[in-house]
Amino acid sequence: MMAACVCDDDRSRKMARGALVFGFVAYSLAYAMTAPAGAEDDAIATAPHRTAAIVLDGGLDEWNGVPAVALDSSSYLLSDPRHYEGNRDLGGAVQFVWDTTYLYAAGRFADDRLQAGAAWTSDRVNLVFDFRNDNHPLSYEGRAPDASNWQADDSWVYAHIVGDGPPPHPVMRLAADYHGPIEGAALVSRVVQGGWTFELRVPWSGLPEARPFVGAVLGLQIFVSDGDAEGGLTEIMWSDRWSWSPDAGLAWELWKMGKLVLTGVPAGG
Ligand SMILES: [Ca+2]
Ligand SMILES: [Ca+2]
Ligand SMILES: [Ca+2]
Repeated sequence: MMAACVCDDDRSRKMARGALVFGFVAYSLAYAMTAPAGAEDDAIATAPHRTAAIVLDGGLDEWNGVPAVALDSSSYLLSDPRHYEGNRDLGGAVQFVWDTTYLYAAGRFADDRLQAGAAWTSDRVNLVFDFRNDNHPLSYEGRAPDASNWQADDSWVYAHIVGDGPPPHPVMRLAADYHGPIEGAALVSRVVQGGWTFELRVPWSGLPEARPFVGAVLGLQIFVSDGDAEGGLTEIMWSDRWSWSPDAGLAWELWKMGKLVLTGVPAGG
């Protein structure tokens, strides 16, 4: 009996040691997977939960205290840097909140020349989503897949700051099987001293495979296009560095994204 008891104790100690080792390995792996390997891996934006209404008017009072993602002269200049003259040319920040019906975004940017209209050379905000957060280079045949080869959960959502016609302006979505306005989505902007603001909302129902819940992690890339009527478009990109060349334009490297985390933290009531 004694021997059996010693055996049991040994087995217990071994199991305890095994659990400790397993715990340490699991912790190490988890840390290795989440530890920053470089600034580009740190691109995580948060969207607090909002219960009070957002008034879509370009006024940003509701956005006080909401975390902001900076896009300015310290960010990656996606396109021809010869046309960029620093933060007064284009520099600012974008914020996000969400509720069960809408994803909202807002921004305030310095911009020395507002280029209105819905042309590709007009001022524009761009949000590229990987809603399942599952993109990987192996998912695609080409290095930069054209939209027809995108996954069903990948969407480019964009809107011109001052589009054609009166506000609210449409918010567009380009995906593998769709390019057009998002029903129920809208952007309203304001021209302010030295720049502009915008607020936009997009109903989750207009975003295929998007699932809003506390803790959801979406792949997200942000870039802002600055039309200045100076012969070129300057674009500032948030996370990672998608290739760009004057001839080929933008390479849609959809696996190089930051993350947008939907949190349960209340934002402004
Ligand atoms: Ca507002
Ligand atoms: Ca501009
Ligand atoms: Ca995807």
